[in-house]
Amino acid sequence: MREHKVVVMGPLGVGKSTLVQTLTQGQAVATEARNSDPSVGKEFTTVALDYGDIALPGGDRLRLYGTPGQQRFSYLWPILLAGAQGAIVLVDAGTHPGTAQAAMYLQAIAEAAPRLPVVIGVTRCDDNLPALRAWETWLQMHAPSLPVMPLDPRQMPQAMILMDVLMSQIECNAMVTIDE
Ligand SMILES: Nc1nc2c(ncn2[C@@H]2O[C@H](COP(=O)(O)OP(=O)(O)O)[C@@H](O)[C@H]2O)c(=O)[nH]1
Ligand SMILES: [Mg+2]
Repeated sequence: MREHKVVVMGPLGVGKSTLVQTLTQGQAVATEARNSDPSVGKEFTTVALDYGDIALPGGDRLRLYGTPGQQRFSYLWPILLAGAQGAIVLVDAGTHPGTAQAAMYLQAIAEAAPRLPVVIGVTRCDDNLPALRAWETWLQMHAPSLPVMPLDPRQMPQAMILMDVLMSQIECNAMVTIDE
Protein backbone atom coordinates (compact mmCIF):
# COMPACT_ATOMS: atom_id res chain seq x y z
CA MET A 1 0.00 0.00 0.00
CA ARG A 2 1.29 3.41 -0.92
CA GLU A 3 0.33 6.78 0.47
CA HIS A 4 0.31 9.86 -1.66
CA LYS A 5 0.49 13.19 0.08
CA VAL A 6 -0.81 16.09 -1.98
CA VAL A 7 -0.85 19.74 -0.94
CA VAL A 8 -3.37 22.28 -2.26
CA MET A 9 -2.13 25.89 -2.32
CA GLY A 10 -3.57 29.20 -3.44
CA PRO A 11 -4.99 32.51 -2.20
CA LEU A 12 -7.98 33.07 0.06
CA GLY A 13 -11.27 32.24 -1.62
CA VAL A 14 -9.79 30.47 -4.63
CA GLY A 15 -11.51 27.16 -3.83
CA LYS A 16 -8.98 25.06 -1.87
CA SER A 17 -11.39 23.92 0.85
CA THR A 18 -14.05 23.29 -1.80
CA LEU A 19 -11.69 21.08 -3.81
CA VAL A 20 -10.71 19.03 -0.77
CA GLN A 21 -14.38 18.63 0.23
CA THR A 22 -15.39 17.66 -3.31
CA LEU A 23 -12.67 15.03 -3.66
CA THR A 24 -13.50 13.53 -0.27
CA GLN A 25 -17.24 13.79 -0.91
CA GLY A 26 -17.70 16.08 2.05
CA GLN A 27 -15.73 13.91 4.46
CA ALA A 28 -12.75 16.26 4.86
CA VAL A 29 -11.80 17.84 8.15
CA ALA A 30 -11.81 21.61 7.92
CA THR A 31 -10.74 24.17 10.45
CA GLU A 32 -12.77 27.21 9.48
CA ALA A 33 -12.95 30.40 11.53
CA ARG A 34 -14.72 33.69 10.98
CA ASN A 35 -12.85 35.60 8.31
CA SER A 36 -11.16 38.68 9.74
CA ASP A 37 -9.98 40.00 6.36
CA PRO A 38 -12.54 42.63 5.28
CA SER A 39 -11.12 42.77 1.74
CA VAL A 40 -12.43 39.29 1.06
CA GLY A 41 -16.19 38.79 1.09
CA LYS A 42 -16.12 35.49 2.81
CA GLU A 43 -17.67 34.70 6.15
CA PHE A 44 -15.45 31.77 7.05
CA THR A 45 -11.85 31.05 6.19
CA THR A 46 -9.39 28.25 6.80
CA VAL A 47 -7.10 29.00 9.74
CA ALA A 48 -5.09 25.82 9.94
CA LEU A 49 -5.73 23.40 7.13
CA ASP A 50 -8.15 21.19 5.31
CA TYR A 51 -7.42 17.51 5.51
CA GLY A 52 -8.98 14.72 3.51
CA ASP A 53 -8.12 11.04 3.25
CA ILE A 54 -9.23 9.18 0.13
CA ALA A 55 -9.03 5.43 -0.56
CA LEU A 56 -7.79 4.85 -4.10
CA PRO A 57 -8.47 1.76 -6.19
CA GLY A 58 -5.81 -0.88 -5.47
CA GLY A 59 -5.52 0.00 -1.79
CA ASP A 60 -3.44 3.16 -2.09
CA ARG A 61 -4.41 6.19 -0.06
CA LEU A 62 -4.42 9.82 -0.99
CA ARG A 63 -3.88 12.36 1.78
CA LEU A 64 -4.95 15.83 0.75
CA TYR A 65 -3.84 18.94 2.65
CA GLY A 66 -5.36 22.34 1.87
CA THR A 67 -3.02 25.04 3.14
CA PRO A 68 -4.15 28.36 4.55
CA GLY A 69 -3.37 30.78 1.71
CA GLN A 70 -2.62 33.99 3.57
CA GLN A 71 0.99 35.09 3.56
CA ARG A 72 1.08 35.22 7.36
CA PHE A 73 0.78 31.43 7.24
CA SER A 74 3.66 31.05 4.78
CA TYR A 75 5.79 29.46 7.52
CA LEU A 76 3.44 26.48 7.28
CA TRP A 77 3.95 25.88 3.56
CA PRO A 78 7.41 24.23 3.72
CA ILE A 79 6.20 22.13 6.66
CA LEU A 80 3.24 20.89 4.63
CA LEU A 81 5.34 20.44 1.48
CA ALA A 82 7.82 18.22 3.32
CA GLY A 83 7.23 14.68 2.17
CA ALA A 84 4.56 15.66 -0.36
CA GLN A 85 4.42 13.76 -3.65
CA GLY A 86 2.59 16.51 -5.47
CA ALA A 87 0.96 19.91 -5.22
CA ILE A 88 -2.04 21.63 -6.73
CA VAL A 89 -1.80 25.40 -7.07
CA LEU A 90 -5.13 27.13 -7.59
CA VAL A 91 -5.39 30.55 -9.20
CA ASP A 92 -8.54 32.68 -9.53
CA ALA A 93 -9.49 33.66 -13.08
CA GLY A 94 -11.17 36.74 -11.61
CA THR A 95 -7.83 38.15 -10.49
CA HIS A 96 -5.15 39.66 -12.71
CA PRO A 97 -2.13 37.32 -13.01
CA GLY A 98 0.38 40.13 -12.48
CA THR A 99 -1.15 41.25 -9.18
CA ALA A 100 -2.20 37.84 -7.87
CA GLN A 101 -0.07 35.86 -5.46
CA ALA A 102 0.57 32.84 -7.69
CA ALA A 103 4.27 33.65 -7.97
CA MET A 104 4.54 33.48 -4.18
CA TYR A 105 3.21 29.91 -4.03
CA LEU A 106 5.31 28.77 -6.99
CA GLN A 107 8.37 30.32 -5.34
CA ALA A 108 7.61 28.56 -2.05
CA ILE A 109 7.41 25.23 -3.89
CA ALA A 110 10.60 25.94 -5.86
CA GLU A 111 12.44 26.55 -2.59
CA ALA A 112 10.94 23.82 -0.40
CA ALA A 113 10.48 21.06 -2.99
CA PRO A 114 12.08 21.99 -6.32
CA ARG A 115 11.21 18.82 -8.25
CA LEU A 116 7.71 18.36 -6.91
CA PRO A 117 5.07 17.54 -9.55
CA VAL A 118 2.66 20.48 -9.70
CA VAL A 119 -0.62 21.02 -11.55
CA ILE A 120 -2.31 24.42 -11.82
CA GLY A 121 -6.09 24.78 -11.68
CA VAL A 122 -7.68 28.04 -12.80
CA THR A 123 -10.90 28.47 -10.82
CA ARG A 124 -13.84 30.87 -11.29
CA CYS A 125 -13.40 30.74 -15.07
CA ASP A 126 -17.16 30.36 -15.47
CA ASP A 127 -17.63 31.98 -18.90
CA ASN A 128 -14.53 34.14 -18.69
CA LEU A 129 -12.41 32.73 -21.50
CA PRO A 130 -10.20 35.85 -21.86
CA ALA A 131 -9.28 35.57 -18.16
CA LEU A 132 -8.32 31.91 -18.61
CA ARG A 133 -6.17 32.83 -21.62
CA ALA A 134 -4.49 35.65 -19.64
CA TRP A 135 -3.58 33.16 -16.92
CA GLU A 136 -2.32 30.61 -19.46
CA THR A 137 -0.09 33.25 -21.01
CA TRP A 138 1.27 34.35 -17.63
CA LEU A 139 1.91 30.77 -16.55
CA GLN A 140 3.60 29.97 -19.86
CA MET A 141 6.15 32.64 -18.97
CA HIS A 142 6.51 31.96 -15.24
CA ALA A 143 5.99 28.20 -14.97
CA PRO A 144 6.30 26.87 -18.52
CA SER A 145 6.53 23.18 -17.67
CA LEU A 146 3.43 22.92 -15.48
CA PRO A 147 0.10 21.61 -16.74
CA VAL A 148 -2.67 24.21 -16.51
CA MET A 149 -6.39 23.52 -16.65
CA PRO A 150 -9.65 25.29 -15.90
CA LEU A 151 -11.27 23.95 -12.74
CA ASP A 152 -14.57 24.44 -10.97
CA PRO A 153 -13.66 22.80 -7.65
CA ARG A 154 -17.34 22.24 -6.85
CA GLN A 155 -17.59 19.78 -9.75
CA MET A 156 -16.38 16.25 -9.02
CA PRO A 157 -15.63 15.28 -12.67
CA GLN A 158 -13.37 18.32 -13.09
CA ALA A 159 -11.68 17.71 -9.75
CA MET A 160 -11.04 14.09 -10.78
CA ILE A 161 -9.42 15.14 -14.08
CA LEU A 162 -7.09 17.50 -12.21
CA MET A 163 -6.13 14.73 -9.77
CA ASP A 164 -5.61 12.33 -12.67
CA VAL A 165 -3.15 14.70 -14.32
CA LEU A 166 -1.31 15.19 -11.04
CA MET A 167 -1.18 11.44 -10.36
CA SER A 168 0.32 10.78 -13.80
CA GLN A 169 2.95 13.46 -13.11
CA ILE A 170 3.69 11.73 -9.80
CA GLU A 171 3.99 8.33 -11.53
CA CYS A 172 6.41 9.82 -14.10
CA ASN A 173 8.45 11.34 -11.29
CA ALA A 174 8.61 7.98 -9.52
CA MET A 175 10.01 6.37 -12.68
CA VAL A 176 12.62 9.09 -13.05
CA THR A 177 13.66 8.61 -9.43
CA ILE A 178 14.04 4.84 -9.86
CA ASP A 179 16.28 5.40 -12.90
CA GLU A 180 18.69 7.58 -10.98
N1 LIG B 1 -18.55 30.47 -9.23
C1 LIG B 1 -17.54 29.78 -8.70
N2 LIG B 1 -17.42 29.72 -7.35
C2 LIG B 1 -16.38 29.03 -6.85
C3 LIG B 1 -15.42 28.40 -7.68
N3 LIG B 1 -14.48 27.83 -6.87
C4 LIG B 1 -14.85 28.08 -5.61
N4 LIG B 1 -16.00 28.79 -5.57
C5 LIG B 1 -16.71 29.26 -4.36
O1 LIG B 1 -15.86 30.17 -3.68
C6 LIG B 1 -16.06 30.11 -2.27
C7 LIG B 1 -14.74 30.05 -1.51
O2 LIG B 1 -14.14 28.79 -1.71
P1 LIG B 1 -13.21 28.08 -0.60
O3 LIG B 1 -13.04 26.68 -1.04
O4 LIG B 1 -13.71 28.31 0.78
O5 LIG B 1 -11.84 28.88 -0.79
P2 LIG B 1 -10.44 28.72 0.00
O6 LIG B 1 -10.26 29.96 0.79
O7 LIG B 1 -9.41 28.62 -1.08
O8 LIG B 1 -10.51 27.48 0.85
C8 LIG B 1 -16.98 28.92 -2.03
O9 LIG B 1 -18.29 29.41 -1.78
C9 LIG B 1 -16.95 28.15 -3.34
O10 LIG B 1 -18.15 27.48 -3.60
C10 LIG B 1 -15.58 28.49 -9.12
O11 LIG B 1 -14.80 27.97 -9.92
N5 LIG B 1 -16.66 29.20 -9.56
MG1 LIG C 1 -10.22 27.30 2.87
